[in-house]
Amino acid sequence: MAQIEAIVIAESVDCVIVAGDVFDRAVPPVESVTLFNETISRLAAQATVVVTAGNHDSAIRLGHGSKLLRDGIHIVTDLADVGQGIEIMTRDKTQSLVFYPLPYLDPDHARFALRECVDDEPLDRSHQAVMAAALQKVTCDLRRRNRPQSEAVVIAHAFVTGGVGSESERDIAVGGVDSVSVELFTEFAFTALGHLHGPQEIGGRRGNSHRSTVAYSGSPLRYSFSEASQRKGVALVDIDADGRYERAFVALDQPRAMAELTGEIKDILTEESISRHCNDWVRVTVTDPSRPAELGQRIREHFPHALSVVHEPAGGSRSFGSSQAVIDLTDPVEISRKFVVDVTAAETTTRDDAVLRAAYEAARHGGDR
Ligand SMILES: [Mn+2]
Repeated sequence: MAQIEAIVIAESVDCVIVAGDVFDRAVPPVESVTLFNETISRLAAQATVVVTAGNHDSAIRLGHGSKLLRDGIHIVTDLADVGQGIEIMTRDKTQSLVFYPLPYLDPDHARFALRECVDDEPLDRSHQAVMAAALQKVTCDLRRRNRPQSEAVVIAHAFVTGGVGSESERDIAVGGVDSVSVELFTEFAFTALGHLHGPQEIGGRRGNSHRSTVAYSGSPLRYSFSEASQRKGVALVDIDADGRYERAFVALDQPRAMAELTGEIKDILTEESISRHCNDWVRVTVTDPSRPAELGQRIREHFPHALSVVHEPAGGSRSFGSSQAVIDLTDPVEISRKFVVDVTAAETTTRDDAVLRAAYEAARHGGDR
């Protein structure tokens, strides 16, 4: 957040856009809410700040207090605000653009909320239909202001066709379709998109622009191992009075590198591998035939920032397979015995069997004692 504030100051940014998601759950932890509030007020000292709710955000929680905020902070979570433009002047007061923040449009809700009249049929149950209706409201507002679409910036939270996802975005498919076509956005000066974590522009050129005017900045941090190789940063967009447009990517330093280590434990715990990755966030997959003793502890001793340690024997031939059903008649002790065989790659001894039997019976009768 401090790096972003420094960029805003260094580049004399007029407007900071956060296109959702702000939080990764409907009820975020207090630390996250505090960080968000502090960051927004620091940024607002430098620039106008426009924030929209994503599909992970609870509109009510994110919007809480937005009416009390001071000028220069716009937190848009309510479908009733769709189509209400916010005119933002440059610092030198020579130029302005009209910003249209659209919160995440859940088709099941927006198809009723965004129809023209309450008596009308609801819109089609699709992202495409509700986004088109929202942009219709944007176009009407521009007409009232007598401004062309090329002087408007749209902020949307959606999966726009052509985007590449990762493991971190929650699926938003409705009726099997999760996307909106880029053609809806191509006439605007710029469309700032949220939802996908990888920075990317989506095809679609406008007029004399040689670059697409529809783009995801991506998330400022990596949220899963599938993002390990993504660049992380912010998009710096410059639009001049003639509608000429430039976009640059400004990288943000990440707290740690990320790595995936796969192999037998002796190959993972080598001096070279440890010295190279001991400060990284790592996902470790150990492939020894049997589960090494104290696996998690041994890995974390050398890789204190390991986020995931799993045992997946190479070949996996001893796995039970998904087709072997556990039925009522299966002896629970036999299931336990097979589990021990699976993770140790050795048959159980008579003593092991006795221990399992005693443990099971103690657990079963535990309630009676
Ligand atoms: Mn999202």
